[in-house]
Amino acid sequence: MSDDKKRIQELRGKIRRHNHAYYVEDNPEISDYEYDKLMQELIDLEEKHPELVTPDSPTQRVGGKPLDKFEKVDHDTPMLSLGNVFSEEEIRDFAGKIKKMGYNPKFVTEYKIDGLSVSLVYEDGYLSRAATRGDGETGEDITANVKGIYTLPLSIPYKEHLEVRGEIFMSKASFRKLNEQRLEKGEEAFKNPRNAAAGSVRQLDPEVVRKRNLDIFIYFLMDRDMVDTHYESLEKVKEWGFPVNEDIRLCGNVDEVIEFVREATTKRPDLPYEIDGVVIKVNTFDLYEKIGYTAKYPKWATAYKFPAEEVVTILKDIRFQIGRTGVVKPVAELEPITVAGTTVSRATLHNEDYCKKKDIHVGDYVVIRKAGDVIPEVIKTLPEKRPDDAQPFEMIDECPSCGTGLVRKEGEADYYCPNPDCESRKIEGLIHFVSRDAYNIDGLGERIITEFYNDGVLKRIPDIFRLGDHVSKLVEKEGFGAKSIENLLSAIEDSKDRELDKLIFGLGIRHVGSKVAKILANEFKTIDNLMDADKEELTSIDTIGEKIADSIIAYFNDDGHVAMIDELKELGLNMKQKTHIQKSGAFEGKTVVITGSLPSYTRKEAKALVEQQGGNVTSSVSKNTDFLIVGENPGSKLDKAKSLDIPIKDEEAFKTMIKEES
Ligand code: 1X8
Repeated sequence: MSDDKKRIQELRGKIRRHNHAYYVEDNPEISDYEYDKLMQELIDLEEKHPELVTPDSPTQRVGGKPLDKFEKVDHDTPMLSLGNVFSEEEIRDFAGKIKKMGYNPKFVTEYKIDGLSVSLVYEDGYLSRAATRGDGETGEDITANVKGIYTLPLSIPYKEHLEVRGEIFMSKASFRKLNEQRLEKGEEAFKNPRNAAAGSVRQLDPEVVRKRNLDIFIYFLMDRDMVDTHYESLEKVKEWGFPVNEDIRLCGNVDEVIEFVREATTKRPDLPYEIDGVVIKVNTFDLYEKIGYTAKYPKWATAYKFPAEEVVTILKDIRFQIGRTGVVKPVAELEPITVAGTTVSRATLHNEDYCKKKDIHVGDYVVIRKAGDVIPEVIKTLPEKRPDDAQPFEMIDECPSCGTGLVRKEGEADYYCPNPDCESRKIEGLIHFVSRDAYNIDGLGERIITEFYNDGVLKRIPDIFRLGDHVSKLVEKEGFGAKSIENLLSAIEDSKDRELDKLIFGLGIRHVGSKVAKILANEFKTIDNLMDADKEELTSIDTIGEKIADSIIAYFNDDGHVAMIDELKELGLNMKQKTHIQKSGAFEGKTVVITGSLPSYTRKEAKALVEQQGGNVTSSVSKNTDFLIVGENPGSKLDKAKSLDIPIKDEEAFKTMIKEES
């Protein structure tokens, strides 16, 4: 072996040891100066012998070139999120359901780290790809950034294809240090460690990321042939050199799970990183398929979330926000206050009935609740602290954007602006079109769309695909460099290839959420077929009832909409469903009872939606009922369900389950 080769290997060994001492043990053995000297010597030798560079050389962590954008990557297995439970009782329910299926497994309990999930693929023992979760199916390639996480091994002794998943996070200490530096430089502080970690991972310059000092814990081994249980899989990945959290426990029964949760609650403030709950997983891999999945979650794992934080602040004003369908929602403007790690200055007030029932006054002291990413909510007012000049909530009767009289349909809680030309509705419609579950165009956020709309370059959906004609106007905009325009235009160009269901959902047809859009795309295959469909054809599809069918027909009876579709065709958007989408079942194996009338669905439609997703609708509540779906004016079924402790879902919750938005 040449001297250089020997020296290279020696240097790599030394640098790896020093990396470990510095980043893992927090106990540096040499000065930065000495470390930099070793590193520079290695860089020089590798430059002299490029054939000797290996993917796991410490040099591969540094000096990554800034990217233009992140490439999209499809996950081999979807990255599911976890269902949530919020109390010890719900933990018992979770375990109880598994027991009811005839299993009595051990559980592994782990902290739920407040960071962002990542999928890591190793080929031939080397890290080959790191990807964000994205929408669960498709994430973004962040390999260059992840190489700057020093606790993550770039190579492992296992040489087959391997995927592990884990959470990237920033320690409380690194977060404090980063914010101090940012404030010194006059930059805005990050709100919490999770935002800091997520913001860092999304940096295009790997060198910036490296200096942010991110960390990672691995919590899933995806290739499950070599061991039988999750607990063993964690031991295995630890053996291979992956960082695994120390506080994991194999629990023999649900009481031990709850004991772990209580201990976690006590230890939480003293941990060096933020956690927002405890993840509970069935230990035996064999049971994963047997216990199964809902559309969104595994049923063999769940996340216990620590209780949402509640704080008191002043409700300064009430604004009315208009959605794309014209729905008008009252929103509380609050005296800003920190809750659950972020500053909150607005909270939802839902609708008129909610405000009246809670006796909301402008000027009131109100209790705010927020958990994680959930939209903050006003829970109640404190009338004993009400100032004399507080003004009771009053619903408006005209649209604050266009002045059209608002309407409230019988049996519905919301008011609508019926004017399809209302500017606020149009802007919301554009925001919806580019949103993640629709056309998913990066770089077109709410702020940009509103600005473009007001500038007149983006008034209707087809204008998105003509933004290239306005480059000279766009460059004049603040914070919009040539590079970001180029990225935006290329993201728009790429999006033209999206499947038909994304287009159908993006159009924002009332009662056509992403699930219904998928069903329609599967069924009709082209937009022309859908546009030609009559009511009979539409209602012959299981899930599609009168309300949805009427809404689709009304949408395509509008000449403006037809002209818009023609324009989109001309602009080169894909109008076909190329792949058949598997239907997935949020209600797989569930017995469901529906009571009362649902504002957005007829009984037949609701029943079909449940059945379409693997559920069974029965007429009476018993201890075998899994959910009660409750509409307006429910009958005695509600009382019975309450007495039997059966989970109750209102229309909102039902829509979330079927991922349906009207
Ligand atoms: C998310 C998380 C999981 C774990 C810890 N922290 C998280 N944020 C864990 O399993 N220990 S699992 C998970 C997911 O599946 N979405």
